[in-house]
Amino acid sequence: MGRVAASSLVFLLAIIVDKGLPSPLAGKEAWNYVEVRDGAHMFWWLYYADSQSAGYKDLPLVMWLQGGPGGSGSGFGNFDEIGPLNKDLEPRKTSWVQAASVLFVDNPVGTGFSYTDRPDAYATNVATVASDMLVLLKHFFTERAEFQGVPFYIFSESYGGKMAAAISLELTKAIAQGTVKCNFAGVALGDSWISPLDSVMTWGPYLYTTSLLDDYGLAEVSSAAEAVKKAVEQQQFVKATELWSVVETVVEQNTNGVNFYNILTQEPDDKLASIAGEDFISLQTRRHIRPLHSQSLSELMNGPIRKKLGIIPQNVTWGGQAEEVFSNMAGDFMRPVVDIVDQLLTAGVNVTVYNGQLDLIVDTMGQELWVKQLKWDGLSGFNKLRWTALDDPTSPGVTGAFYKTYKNFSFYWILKAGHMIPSDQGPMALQMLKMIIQQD
Ligand SMILES: *[C@@H]1O[C@H](CO)[C@@H](O)[C@H](O)[C@H]1NC(C)=O
Ligand SMILES: *[C@@H]1O[C@H](CO)[C@@H](O)[C@H](O)[C@H]1NC(C)=O
Ligand SMILES: CC(=O)N[C@H]1CO[C@H](CO)[C@@H](O)[C@@H]1O
Repeated sequence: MGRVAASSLVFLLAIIVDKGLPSPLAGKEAWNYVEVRDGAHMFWWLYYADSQSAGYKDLPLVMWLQGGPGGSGSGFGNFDEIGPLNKDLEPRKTSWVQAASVLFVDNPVGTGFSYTDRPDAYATNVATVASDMLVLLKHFFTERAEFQGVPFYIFSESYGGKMAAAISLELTKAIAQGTVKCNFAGVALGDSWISPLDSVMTWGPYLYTTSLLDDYGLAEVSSAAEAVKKAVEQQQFVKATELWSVVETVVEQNTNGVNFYNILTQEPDDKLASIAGEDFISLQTRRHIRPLHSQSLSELMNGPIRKKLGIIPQNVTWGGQAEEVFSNMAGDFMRPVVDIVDQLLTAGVNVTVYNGQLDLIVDTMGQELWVKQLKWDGLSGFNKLRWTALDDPTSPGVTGAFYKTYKNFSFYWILKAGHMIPSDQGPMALQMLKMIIQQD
């Protein structure tokens, strides 16, 4: 075969191979694994910023961390929330890639396309989660030195916020010691599990004021929550996680199955149905990991996406180790990290908290409570300020959010959004992103 014919064959093949996945194109994204500990392989996926007004080196880099623990940023965050394509592989109008390069990392190890070779290689606490991520970030910024000077932000959702806080503190130390070279500019904690007890203790009052509990229900939810409080006070954290699961059952029974991620919706019946003999770990992964692993997303990730990526080991399934990730972290789940947020503020890190009005699992009332516990010396100044209303970018004149900034701390109250803010209020979330990373 002549040269010309061969190259046009290659061209033709490229078109055929590309057909299922129209974009993104080569040079606009990258991905790889880093072995962060022996037998612990962490997957990352980077999309370079795609803006008409600036090159990617002139725009910030945002790392996105999903919750669970066990939920996948490369899957859920990417295709359901902020990535360039949605689950139907159509362009997303509110993609964060138009304002920043976006780095999805499947963590803790075992999440998404990340995997462990051995059952003892899972993380069991946020300290390990943070040290694993530091190995990954060190690799990333060494291999891709062009990002060392680019402002780097960590954004997160749910349990991802707890991890983000711990990672931010370790990263700050590593930068000071010169072991990681990057321009860390701030952390944003979205609907984050910073103070689990404050969340659980406010479920009753929040549901009561939104007509989702009657007096009997309020009493039952409050009494179940008190049991969690007792376990946390006695530092019995596995027991606290177990009792947290009980409160959720009491909430479900009294609310006719309110959706923990958005109180204006209901859980599907099949999700509520209890399975005889089911232990609390499998119940909780069913409640909190499965929503991040819908059938359509699993089919996409384990089908065309794994084929496109080309580096996923044959025996690794996207989401295949999610339950183990969660169960290994069960002793950590109910531990608060409010003190870590304090340390970040003391270290001069910019911290943003943002929360969806309709989120139950991490309701805004609970966030307000732990913020008021901060020892940060700016707190009284923050408390004295009034909030500012922000228009919904798609409906001028209609309020989409409120926010307040004082020194290194900001709080965004996002209206008409539940736990997954970018899914519920994409344009508002994008505007908030731009304000936080100063690309407005
Ligand atoms: C995949 O197979 C390799 C080689 O047999 C094994 O060492 C590893 O534990 C397996 N990994 C997973 C996630 O099953
Ligand atoms: C924190 O945010 C302020 C603006 O609110 C900015 O001037 C400052 O540079 C940021 N700090 C860091 C470390 O990026
Ligand atoms: C903008 C601002 O107030 N930044 C502050 C962040 O925190 C450090 C450490 O407390 C202060 O020195 C900065 O002035």
